[in-house]
Amino acid sequence: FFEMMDGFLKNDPVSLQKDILDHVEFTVARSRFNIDDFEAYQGMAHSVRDRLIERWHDTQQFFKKKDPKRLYYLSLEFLMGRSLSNSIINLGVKDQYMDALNQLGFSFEIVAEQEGDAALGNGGLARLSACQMDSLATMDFPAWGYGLRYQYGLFRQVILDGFQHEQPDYWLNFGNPWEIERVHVSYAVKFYGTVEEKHLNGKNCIVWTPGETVEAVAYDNPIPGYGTRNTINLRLWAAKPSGQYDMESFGTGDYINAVIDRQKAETISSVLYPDDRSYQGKELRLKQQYFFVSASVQDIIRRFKDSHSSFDKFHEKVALQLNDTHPSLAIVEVIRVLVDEEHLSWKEAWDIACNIFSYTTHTVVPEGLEKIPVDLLGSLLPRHLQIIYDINFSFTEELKQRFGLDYDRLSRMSIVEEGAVKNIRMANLSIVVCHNVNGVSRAHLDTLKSKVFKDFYELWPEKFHHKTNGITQRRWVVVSNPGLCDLITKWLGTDAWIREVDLLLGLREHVENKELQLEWRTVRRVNKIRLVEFIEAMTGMKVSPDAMFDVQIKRIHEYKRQLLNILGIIHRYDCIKNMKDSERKRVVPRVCIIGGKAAPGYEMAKKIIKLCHSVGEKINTDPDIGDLLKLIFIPDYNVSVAELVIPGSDLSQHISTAGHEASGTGSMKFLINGCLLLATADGSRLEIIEEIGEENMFICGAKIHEVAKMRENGEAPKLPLELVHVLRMVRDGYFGHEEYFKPLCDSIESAGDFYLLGHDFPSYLEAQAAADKAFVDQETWTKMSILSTAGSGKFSSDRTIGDYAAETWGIEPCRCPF
Ligand code: 26Y
Repeated sequence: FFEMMDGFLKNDPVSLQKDILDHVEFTVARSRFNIDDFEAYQGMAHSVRDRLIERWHDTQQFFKKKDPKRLYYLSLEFLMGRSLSNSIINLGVKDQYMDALNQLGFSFEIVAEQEGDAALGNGGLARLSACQMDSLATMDFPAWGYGLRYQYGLFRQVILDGFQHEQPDYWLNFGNPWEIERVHVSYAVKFYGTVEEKHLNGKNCIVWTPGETVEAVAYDNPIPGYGTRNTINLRLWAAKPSGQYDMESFGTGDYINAVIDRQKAETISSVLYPDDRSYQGKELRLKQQYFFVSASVQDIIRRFKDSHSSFDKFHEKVALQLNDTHPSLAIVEVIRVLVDEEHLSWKEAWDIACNIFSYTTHTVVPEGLEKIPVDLLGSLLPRHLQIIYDINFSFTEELKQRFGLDYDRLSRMSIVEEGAVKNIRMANLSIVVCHNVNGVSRAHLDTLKSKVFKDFYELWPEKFHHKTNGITQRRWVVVSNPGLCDLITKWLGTDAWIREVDLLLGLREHVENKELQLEWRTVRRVNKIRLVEFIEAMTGMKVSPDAMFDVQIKRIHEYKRQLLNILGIIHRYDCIKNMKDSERKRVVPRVCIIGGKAAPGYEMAKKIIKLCHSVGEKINTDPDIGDLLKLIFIPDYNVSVAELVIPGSDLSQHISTAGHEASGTGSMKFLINGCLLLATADGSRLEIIEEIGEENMFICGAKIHEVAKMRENGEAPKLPLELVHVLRMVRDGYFGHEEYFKPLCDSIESAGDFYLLGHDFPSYLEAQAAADKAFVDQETWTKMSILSTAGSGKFSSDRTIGDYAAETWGIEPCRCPF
């Protein structure tokens, strides 16, 4: 059967050309004789889509036939970026498409650049879910992702006079060939209303009569695996007005207003919340969470019931993964559906929930944990609040049995937080029910055990684990760095590392080889030139590819310390200004690149962006400095920008105050691309140090335990003189806007320097000096670079997903035959 199906769509360049042209003519409805780059992209994307759909069908049918245990990955955020390049690479048809396009007179690079980014997420957590989907597909796991189809993705960052402004990202404007609308797959999601106990058919039942019903419509996004036929599904829900008409408002004769009212349902999936820091108990956010959770749970239960007549085997067939607590209402929803609608006993429903759910946390600080005001939850989801209270009652009884009447402990651990405003603590709920709680690096797990979830760890030590994050080498090397990809394949003598990343270790045995070193430098140089062109196009600035490209790209946060970087740059600038000509000759030229978005309401982060621009303007126009130092801010940082910048970077900075980064995944993308890391020993970097050795990195800053100690002792160490001097320049208006920048200086000098810039400044400068020294000796640098790539294998999401599958989800590969 599958042999018959395969080859249904032909993949030779001539067939592909015809296919692209047919799509331009019949899908896009443009003339095949006059095609621009965007239309070529659309034609090609639709042609690729057909191939994805073919494999998607085969995979889903195969899963259905085999009925393996499935994993459902629930996440409110997915940062997928572009799909075209990734799809043709994973489908194994890149060369054929390149030929087809060339023969039609198009360049693949230009066509691929026509695609916008799918940015349905904020940062690390959201890109992690995208990388993990790629690994799930590639490793043949029977998995589905579920999320929300926001109409507006993460805001576009526009810089005006150095200040960040936010613009809406209406990403669906030009159509989205990567999704399949499933008008027939839709579920009613209920909100508000009342709950009553009723006696129906001789049984006591709880009946929830909703005050509002919204329809969730499925949009399927095929996720192709690499080197396999398996293509899994990412199902995103869009909100539509419900099919159940509200007879009352339509009956009043005010037809127009009744229609307008119905249409408001769509706002639920309209916009992604752009904050990845502090949870605010907003009704719309809660509605989004429940909307997506309810539709997903209904879908999962429907699929299970298609082939099972009772719930006895539910836990053997279903695993649900919560990407942080954002989807944790799924726990309550599963219990509600099983008890109220499927009429299982509480005990049966409870056992199922405890068996199927696992939870990964991405937070290190208690303030980052979600809390939902009880009043809000009670009005929006009255039945769910009852269930949460029932769970909490049993849980606190268990606690009393175990620890006696330790009221402090009870109040810390309770799912319900008492106080002026009562809240539901979603992390506590998740820990109580989930069989497995995972941190995202080893250091993160230590923090969970000793601080954030200490009480829970004492109660259930067996629940707590970690799965160190990883990234997919398909997107982050094969797609984004084809030059390096070919070079690695050549020297390893195989491309098998694309599925078995540990093979990269084989590069170690060639590290002394001069030929490899030369080829390595050549590939990196080509990437740098591409980055130079990009910088010129974005900012109008011409920078030299001979300089060291020193990059920090990530969300702007005080704890990530872009401010430390900028203050270091001011120090470097000041040093160069005061040098004699003879000394200047020894300066290693640098192009410092910073990029990232600040949450719209995060004032300090916005000030950091402005400071970066003001300092850049001063340095970049100073004739004394010339090519010795440049500071570039890359606006509107996103996944595709990262794909271009990372392969062209020499040095990258990951300098969070130790103890604040749960894991960090950006560093892994740089590492595998052979970019050296200047980093603090935080999050997953501790494991990176183990893998590639401290001698191949530039490590600085206080260690995690030192930070803890300084904080405990309330020590505010004396600031180093270099830092005081640099801060004085900012305060004195050397870069203008002294009033606006004052809070930045105050945060270090008078507000206790919580992020310890003062403490870490000298060692940061030392690490920078060490990087300069290493860069002068290009041979040494190249070896360090090769060893970085060679040692990066542990940080593939394939390893992470393999560990989750075996240790947390209990799922097995289910490979669709070719
Ligand atoms: C509740 C809402 C305000 C919220 C929304 C998004 C809270 C947090 C987030 C996102 C958090 C996040 O991205 N965390 C990062 O997750 C990465 C993947 O595990 C880690 O590598 C990184 O250290 C962590 O900051």
